[in-house]
Amino acid sequence: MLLSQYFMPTLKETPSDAQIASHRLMLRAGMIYQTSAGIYGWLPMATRVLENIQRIVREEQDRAGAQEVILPTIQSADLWKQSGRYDAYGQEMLRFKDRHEREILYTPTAEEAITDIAAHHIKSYRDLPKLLYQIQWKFRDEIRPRFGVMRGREFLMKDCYSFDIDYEGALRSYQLMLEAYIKSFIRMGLTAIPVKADPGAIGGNLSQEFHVLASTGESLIYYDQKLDTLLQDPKNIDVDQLMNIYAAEETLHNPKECAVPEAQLKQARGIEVGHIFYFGTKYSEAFNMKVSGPTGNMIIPHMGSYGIGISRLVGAIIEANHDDAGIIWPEGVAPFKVGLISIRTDDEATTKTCRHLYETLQNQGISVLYDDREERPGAKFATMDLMGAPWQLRVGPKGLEKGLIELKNRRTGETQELSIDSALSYLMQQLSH
Ligand code: P5A
Repeated sequence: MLLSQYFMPTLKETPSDAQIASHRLMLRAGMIYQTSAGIYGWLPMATRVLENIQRIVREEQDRAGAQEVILPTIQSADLWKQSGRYDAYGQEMLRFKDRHEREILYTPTAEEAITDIAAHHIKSYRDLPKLLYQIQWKFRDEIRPRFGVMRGREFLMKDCYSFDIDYEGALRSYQLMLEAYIKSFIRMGLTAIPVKADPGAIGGNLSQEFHVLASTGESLIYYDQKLDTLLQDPKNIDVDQLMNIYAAEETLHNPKECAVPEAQLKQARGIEVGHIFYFGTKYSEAFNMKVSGPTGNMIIPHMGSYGIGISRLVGAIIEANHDDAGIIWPEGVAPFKVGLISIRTDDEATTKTCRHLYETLQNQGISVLYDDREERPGAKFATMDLMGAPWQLRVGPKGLEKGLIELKNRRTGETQELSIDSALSYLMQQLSH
């Protein structure tokens, strides 16, 4: 992508109404535009990040055996009356009427919609287990939408629902999701601690939230510091071990019952990016879902639901990955892997080298944002640091006289002077995984 043509309306001034770094940086880097309180338009760079997050989540949901569906955003009140949540949900639910005066609503979550479908079509224990998920916009009329996309009213969620014949099966599905979540978050460059949580409006008795550590997080969490190391390697996730390590949200933390020695107990603030629930037969019963068992007996399936805040993650990732100059995208979600800067657009050798680098990297499937604008170098460096590509290539006449270009690692700030070919092969090797 050529920056001269890219729609990235950066701001010079720091927006004064944004309270946390991720919100400020998303506005400054021209990623989002607020149309009403808690409702945003997603501009090209933010859209690329959302796509990258979704790709990782889809791959890990599919790997866990979940199948993707798309459920309606507009749902009838009748569906929600069947579970009793039409009245229980309160003012967070956006309700309206169609032209026939029928009560409808914008989906805040989809336990009802999926259970209704499952109840109609799943009739035998042989059809279970089933894990069904979607990535769909939700609406919750939050009293205090704030921190930009972190707590929006309209937001993108991945929601998955599991159906099993009994508790043991449901626990297996729950653990499959737990594992998929931890792998997904590691691939996004995040450490997300699974903590015991309050099931709240969804109901049920087994529930964990995933918290990305950040000083601006809204919740206080307590956890065994062993988790810091156990959550690093996506290939070695021991779910049984993870289920038994202490981690709890503030309201559920009881110092008297917590067996973790004080020196090993960490206290930190976290941003909730995911939440998983086992809630037994609450919804299957409400929708009269029954499957025939092996001896002709009738079974009410056990269910769970599993959410990831896809749009919130964009903010959470920035909150955990930035410095004074701007965003530092982890490679897995970066909108562009490489930022290419032409230091002198009026120099023929510079332009020729930039085009060569741009085309070669793109042919290798590596996304590049090429700053080909006629701007002073200082402004270009600042823009590239702000938008946060993990790698920067800087090309100018002085270096080229010696056959060299500069490669900068955005996270460490380290720069090295390399020949064009070694810079290319170095990047391809770094970005090949
Ligand atoms: C689980 C999937 C549920 O809704 N039903 C389907 C269950 N859980 S939840 O905890 O209420 O939401 C799941 C995740 O969605 C994100 N989230 C939000 N993101 C941005 N703005 C909001 N207002 C918002 N509300 C919830 C969170 O990441 C949460 O973990």
